[in-house]
This record gives sequence, structure tokens and C-alpha cells, in this order.
Amino acid sequence: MKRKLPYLSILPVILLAGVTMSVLASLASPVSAAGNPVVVTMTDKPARYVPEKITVKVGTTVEFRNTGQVVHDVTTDASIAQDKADVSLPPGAEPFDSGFLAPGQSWSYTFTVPGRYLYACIPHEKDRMVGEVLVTK
Ligand SMILES: [Cu+2]
Repeated sequence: MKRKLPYLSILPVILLAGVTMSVLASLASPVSAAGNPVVVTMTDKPARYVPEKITVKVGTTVEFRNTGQVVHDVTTDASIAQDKADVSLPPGAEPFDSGFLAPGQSWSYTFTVPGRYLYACIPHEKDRMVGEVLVTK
């Protein structure tokens, strides 16, 4: 009878692991309520933002994470984009630029003005490394 006790004692640990994993899965969702973290990863082959398009509530902070082996960036600044049509801002929003992000680096931006943002990676703009954030009220 006593041999069964060790199995029963690890049951709460298994249940807790399951809850933790479901919480982590919900954090990865591209659509988020205000205040919840949203992550866009930057990859090399192909050079892309993943996901390429997200919708978030105003006030949401989006983390751009370079998971590749080369430098990437995130910019809405038309003065440095090769094609000005690749970047766009809603009225009243200021352009932003992360600067070059080394492999493993992250950069976060909080979207305080609702509307449609088109952004690009300067080193890979020609490879169509472009993304979109739709910020809803
Ligand atoms: Cu890039």
C-alpha cells in the first residue's frame, strides 16, 4: 500500500505543470488585451517578422525579439526606409526605430495611438521583411 504514495505525491506537480504550460501558450497569442505582452520574432531564412501581422489593443507593449543569427531592426521611419510605401503611421503617431538588434536582442514598443502601422527591417526590406500592427481602441 505504501508503495503507491510516491505516485500520488507527484500528481499536484503534474497538474501545476499543465496549468503553467497553458498560461504560456496564451501569452504567445498574437491578439492581446491591453497590457499583456505580445512577442514578434525576427527570423533569418527567410528574413521575416513572425507573425507578420498582429492586432493589439491600444496601450499594448509589443516585444520584437531577434531569434536569428544576423542583425534585424524595426522601423516606421520613412526617412530611412528604401521604399516609403513600406512604412506607415496613423495620424498623430511619431515614427520609431529600434536601431540594429543583434542576435538574441529584444526591443519593445508601447502602442499608444490607435491605427495601422507598417514597419520594415532596413537590412532586409528588399527581401520583403515588413510587418503590420493594427492597434484598436
Ligand atoms: Cu531583418
